[in-house]
Amino acid sequence: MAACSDDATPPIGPGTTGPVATSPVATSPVTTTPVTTTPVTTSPATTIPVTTTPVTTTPVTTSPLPSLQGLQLEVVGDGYANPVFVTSPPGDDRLFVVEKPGRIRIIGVEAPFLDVTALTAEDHQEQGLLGLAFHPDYAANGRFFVYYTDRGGTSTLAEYAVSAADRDAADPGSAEILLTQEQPKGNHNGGMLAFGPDGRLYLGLGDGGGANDRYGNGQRPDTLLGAILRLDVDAATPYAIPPDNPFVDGGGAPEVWAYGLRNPWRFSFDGGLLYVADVGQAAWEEIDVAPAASGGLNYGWPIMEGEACFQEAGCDAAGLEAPVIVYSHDEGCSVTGGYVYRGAAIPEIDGHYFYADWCGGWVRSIRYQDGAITDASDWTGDLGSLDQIVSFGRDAAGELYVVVQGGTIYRIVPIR
Ligand SMILES: [Ca+2]
Repeated sequence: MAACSDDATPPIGPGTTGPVATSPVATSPVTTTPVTTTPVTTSPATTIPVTTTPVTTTPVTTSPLPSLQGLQLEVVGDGYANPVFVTSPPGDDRLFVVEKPGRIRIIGVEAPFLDVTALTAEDHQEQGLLGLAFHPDYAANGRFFVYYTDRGGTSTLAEYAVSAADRDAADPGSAEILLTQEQPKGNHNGGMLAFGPDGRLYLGLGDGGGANDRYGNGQRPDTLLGAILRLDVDAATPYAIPPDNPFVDGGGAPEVWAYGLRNPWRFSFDGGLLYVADVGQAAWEEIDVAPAASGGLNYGWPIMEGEACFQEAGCDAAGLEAPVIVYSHDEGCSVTGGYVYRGAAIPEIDGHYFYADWCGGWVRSIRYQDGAITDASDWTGDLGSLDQIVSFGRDAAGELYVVVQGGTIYRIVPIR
């Protein structure tokens, strides 16, 4: 997704057909196969007979789950147009897919939840609708936030509300633009939007694009570019600056929470930690883990790329936040940050942070505890090699999803 040059060829997605709700693969012999409710546009709508497998009673054992044999991917949706994210509102069992051309779709629902294709453009493959976050109190207030590049390429953070009449549709008339930031080039737009454990809204923005941080934004906390922003969307309209943001008293833009980032395409929170996957230029990809409550951290770009001096040899790394994972472009080209697994289906991987690479095709995980990495795993043997893993997603129950830009949404499920 967050490719390194301005010349990258836009990926070709299916784009022309509507999303298809795909029946999950039954992993238990007592499960009744769910019936697809959304008609498939390319074939006659048919009713699939429900075949019920006789229930067999299994003896009660002391272990609640059979032993884990491995992980696999279960298709939960297919045929999406350049999907770049999937998420759920808190406590909600629906899955919302973000399509880069400008639509948000609920898996299993025919009509789009929101369509902002008229507001955005994809002149560059890194442009479009890139982020979505539901307010922590979405069930009560129906507020959600989107991040897109507008038709002029300008980064735009906007708020919408769900329709009063239809929970599966947004109210396009509710749109309110909270923040805009001009982008000198089409790439490095960041794109992650997420609420932290503190209830603040975080937005990642890239360094403005081009290459080599040519506009000099990485080490400038007084610009919103090359940074993660932190906003209070409850205390004021359009937003308030949290009083504990690091630059409220000067030294930087008041919205800036962290800086020194090249293109923080995806980041996530887990408990008191913030995991940031910052896309590298030509040599190194990196993942940073820092206390979520630590404001003003400098992640080093472009002084460093990963653990390597970038602008000049023998650089001074003092004061820079060092990555906890780096890998070279021998293994990939653009890191796709994911999530720490906290779901119920696979307790064996509780606490494992999953990540991938857009061209490497692999999914890996680590556990990060007390500053150390344990349990580093490569899941290619289980999950196979996938084209263009553009994002992960997490549902309200904490289960993890893999988004492939060609159009497929997968859930990570156990083999038992
Ligand atoms: Ca860095």
